Amino acid sequence: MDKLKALIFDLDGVIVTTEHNHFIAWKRTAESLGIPFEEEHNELLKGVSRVDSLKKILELGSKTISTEEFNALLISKNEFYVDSIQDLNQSDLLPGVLSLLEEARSKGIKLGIGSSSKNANFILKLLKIDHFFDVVIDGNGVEHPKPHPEVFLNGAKALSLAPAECIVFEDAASGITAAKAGGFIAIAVGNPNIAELADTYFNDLTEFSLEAYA
Ligand code: B16
Ligand code: MG
Repeated sequence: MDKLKALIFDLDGVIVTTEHNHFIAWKRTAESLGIPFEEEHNELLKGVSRVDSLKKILELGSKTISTEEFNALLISKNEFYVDSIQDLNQSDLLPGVLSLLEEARSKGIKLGIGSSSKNANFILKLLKIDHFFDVVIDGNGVEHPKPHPEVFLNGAKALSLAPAECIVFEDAASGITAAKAGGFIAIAVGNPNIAELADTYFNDLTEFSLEAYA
């Protein structure tokens, strides 16, 4: 790769684990439609935007609903989800996150978030790590959700960097696919099922060393 200038992090599953909260909220939504929804179904939704997640749930149950009902379900799912993460705090950061942010900052490496979540800024504030990031691209700032590379390309552009100067950390197949399609170095974290899609795999961020990319 070119000289490393930035680290771009996915949020859910890399910085913090809120996937269980998404699961509980989607399970409630799916079951209100009579669609059974278990953890294995939730795997299909990791890194997937809110709208596309509900579409996938409807496909799962071979159901069609009106636009009004669709939009109402998006709102109620999000209200339930946001309510369930109110107590999130810095102790919920995944292993190695805080020390990597601090080390990268001290070395002048730029930091970014590339998340499908429209709640990304809210979550970063709850975790009290929002001040670390030079750029936050989230589900509000993209036209094409992951696996399209737009979220990461917008991040690199905002940092005035080329993709080859940035590492992307991801826990979802859609995110690794997006990063590779954009020309980034893609590191998979915490999800061995996607290791082969990525350039490198780590169980968590304590295994990543900035020195190796200096
Ligand atoms: P929201 P990431 C993704 O975040 C989650 O992995 C996915 O489960 C969720 O549906 C999506 O954000 C949208 O989230 O409903 O909060 O806008 O992994 O891309 O940071
Ligand atoms: Mg994720």
